[in-house]
Amino acid sequence: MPVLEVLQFPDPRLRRRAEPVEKVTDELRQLAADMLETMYDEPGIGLAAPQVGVSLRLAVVDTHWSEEGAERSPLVLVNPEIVEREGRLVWTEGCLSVPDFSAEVERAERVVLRALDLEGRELVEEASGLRAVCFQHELDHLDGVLFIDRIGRLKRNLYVQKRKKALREQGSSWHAAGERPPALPESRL
Ligand code: K1U
Ligand code: ZN
Repeated sequence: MPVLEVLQFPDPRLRRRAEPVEKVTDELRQLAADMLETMYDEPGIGLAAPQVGVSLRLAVVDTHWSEEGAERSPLVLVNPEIVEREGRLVWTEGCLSVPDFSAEVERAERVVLRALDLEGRELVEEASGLRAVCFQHELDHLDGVLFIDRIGRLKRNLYVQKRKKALREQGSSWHAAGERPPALPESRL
């Protein structure tokens, strides 16, 4: 199973709203398997299809596998939606698409998520703490939102300048389209 390339900020493909999955096919199952392989390889605790250049509402999550003695427990989410949110918490997040940066983000403390699995069956997951944060982070990717869009403007601008400098030093180009976050829906601010 191939490990996929993870797109990095400011790639404009990270800023698109992903399309719903119409049908669970073998091709989609293969993509989910490749995304899991990529997530474990990076390593990460989640990965959304837009991060590997596929504009579909598909994400994979395994929030426990890196703990000592824990087994892999992968979860594949097709067309996930958060149907309940409760409480607030602040978590220090990182992102496989936002290199060399982490910051505190305010999120709902507990969520209920509804999605389809790879058999096309409905899945309902209740989560709190890190798992709830991870669900919210991955669903943001499906809407073209990055965690740096949810931090203070000063911190965000400092990161953008640092990233621009790093890309200049690497000889890579800067995509202005990736710098502008999409508007956050009012209920999700
Ligand atoms: O979507 C992504 O970019 C993956 C991201 C998910 C995430 C991290 C932290 C809070 C919310 C969501 C990551 O997995 S970053 C790497 C990471 O957190 C980690 C990696 C190895 C072991 C434990 C955590
Ligand atoms: Zn991310």
